[in-house]
Amino acid sequence: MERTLLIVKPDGVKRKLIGEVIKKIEENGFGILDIRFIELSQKDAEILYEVHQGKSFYNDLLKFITSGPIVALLVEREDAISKMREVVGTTNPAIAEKGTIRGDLGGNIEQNVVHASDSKESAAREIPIFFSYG
Ligand code: 3AN
Repeated sequence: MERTLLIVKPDGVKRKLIGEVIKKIEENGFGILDIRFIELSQKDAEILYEVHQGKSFYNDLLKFITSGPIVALLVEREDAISKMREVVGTTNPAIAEKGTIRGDLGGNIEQNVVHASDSKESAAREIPIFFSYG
């Protein structure tokens, strides 16, 4: 079994999509190990988006992820990291496939409902921001 991190971002919380997101991940065989409803500090947001430092959208990204409460979920299943990326869909909801979270729940390239760890390295960096076990 592998673990990964899924975040319902501030737009998803505001749009009352927490239940829809959880339904999709449960339907796809993920077990929920832990869940937190929190506001992310600036420092933790910088750790979360470390790989995007220097990109044109970096500052907007930090501003957005710290703009309201988020829901962090620690989940597990076989091949959790790659499977979750499939369930989430591609970054831009306008072109995300139907059936995926972003394809079905919409938004735009910045406000795209969820974040999911994209590699083992990202999961190892991101999970401890929210949960005290990996
Ligand atoms: P994903 O969330 O699918 O892993 P990444 O890692 O490429 O996508 O980007 C992280 C976040 O940065 C995205 N969820 C999105 O909110 C934002 N982002 C990515 N590309 C752009 C862009 N071209 N313009 C604005 N925001 C972007």
